[in-house]
Amino acid sequence: MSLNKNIINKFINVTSLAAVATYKYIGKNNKSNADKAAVDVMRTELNKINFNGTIVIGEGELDEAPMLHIGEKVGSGNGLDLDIAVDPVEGTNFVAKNLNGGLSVLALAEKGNLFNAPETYMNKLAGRRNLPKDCIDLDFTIEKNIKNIADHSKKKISDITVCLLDRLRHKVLIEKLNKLNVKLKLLSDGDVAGALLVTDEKYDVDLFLGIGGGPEGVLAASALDAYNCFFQGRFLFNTGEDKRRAKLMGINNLDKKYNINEIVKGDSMFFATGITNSELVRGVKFENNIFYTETLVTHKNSLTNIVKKEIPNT
Ligand code: VTB
Repeated sequence: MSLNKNIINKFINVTSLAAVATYKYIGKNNKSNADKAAVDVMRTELNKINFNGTIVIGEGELDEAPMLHIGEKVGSGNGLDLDIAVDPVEGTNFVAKNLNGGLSVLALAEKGNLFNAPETYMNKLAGRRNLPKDCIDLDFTIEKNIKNIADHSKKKISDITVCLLDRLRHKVLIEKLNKLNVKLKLLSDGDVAGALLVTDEKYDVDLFLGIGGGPEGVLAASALDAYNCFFQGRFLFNTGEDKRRAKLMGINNLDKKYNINEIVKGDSMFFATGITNSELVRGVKFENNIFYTETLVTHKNSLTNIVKKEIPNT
């Protein structure tokens, strides 16, 4: 079944207004104020929409997040049953420090169709549209993945760009990539946006990979699915507590590699409004008492689009 595209405008409002609420905290060096402003508005706006929603990815569990916690019901309670994944401020560092890359993000699918990701890391692999089967795989060596991408795209390995978070945990991986002589694009944060750079040649990223947040992996997967891009993820459970929570969430095989259609089933929608500027969308602008926003919207069954909005300051 597909989602009715008439609901798109309502959800664009949610991330746009969350981004606008965060505007006054840009560059104020306070990540939690920025996050709280976005969370409050997202929740208020979600509750204005006529649907029966459940947060499957949010700000954590009830004990650690008073609002938009996993399992929380949102919406009017009537109408479509939807699962909602949110990252009210993806890249709180970017917003607090007034750097490019801050986004307000939401994904939705029909109930049961969005993976209920635990708050743990995920090893990810994302590639361009319509890659042939077995071109890349999380279980291949990095050398094999790069060679296959180079062969497929008819490029020299030295012209292949690989994007990943700049983290100590990637030291060995980065050394291997340096040895292969690929071009790196190292992100200080923000791997939802990083993964989405494979969606269009204009971003010049051939492959996105490495370890980032699991919930962010599910959000990225919903957009990548709409573009017909490749995505695989494998959760990493480092502590006993992580493993216990995973079991509680119904994950029995802790080493399972998830393909994109096991993470996002059927139709889905994804919304990412710029808080600060980025390669994907412009950040919030405020002029003559009007907020201008840009939202990247993907709907698997209808469109991918940048939607601009003007929101008067009230
Ligand atoms: C990851 C990444 C996010 O924060 O969760 C990262 O997926 C935190 O990772 O996109 P570390 O624990 O290594 O700092 C982001 O970069 C931004 O929320």
